[in-house]
Amino acid sequence: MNLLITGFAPFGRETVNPSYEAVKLLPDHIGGIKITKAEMPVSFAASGPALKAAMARHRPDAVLCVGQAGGYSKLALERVAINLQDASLADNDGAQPVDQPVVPHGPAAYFSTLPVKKMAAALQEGGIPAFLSYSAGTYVCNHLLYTLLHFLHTEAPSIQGGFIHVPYLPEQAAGKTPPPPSMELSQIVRGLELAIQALA
Ligand code: PCA
Repeated sequence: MNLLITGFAPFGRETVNPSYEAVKLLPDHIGGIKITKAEMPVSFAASGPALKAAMARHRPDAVLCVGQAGGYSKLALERVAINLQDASLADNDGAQPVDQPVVPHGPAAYFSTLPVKKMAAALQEGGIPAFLSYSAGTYVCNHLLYTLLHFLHTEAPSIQGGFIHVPYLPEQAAGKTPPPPSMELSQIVRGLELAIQALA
């Protein structure tokens, strides 16, 4: 099995994004799964094309996108993407869509096609705090998950796709008052490894 795993670039006031920091530290193989990694831009316009280009290059059997969810204390296994872009912050290209669909006339939502319950159970058994999430928000992460699931549904139904949100790193939380929850990078990496093992 070939897995494409992506993380995002830093955005907002942050200088790191724990998602790509963790993705970078993953090994190239986990069990029988070959891992390829790519960094996605925090851009409504550019993230979908970047993901499709990485998929065309690496021809994965499954795609797992990872993003930062500031304020979360656990890894969030996203179950749903909704057809809505409603940004409270401009993206890294300065775009801030409000009340716009991801895909005009597309379905209201898509479900992740990864085995999210099995993945959540694997994380909990491995001692990494995780939960099933029913909203990936309305910013670039939800946009990318919706774009991925729409593409898989319409053009590549044999490929599985999904998304995990991860907390801030302790160094990100330390600069904020009061400090929000955070998770050590090594724990985030371990959580991703356990989630990937559950795919095999
Ligand atoms: N988190 C943002 C976009 C990029 C990222 O890492 C989000 O949750 O939409």
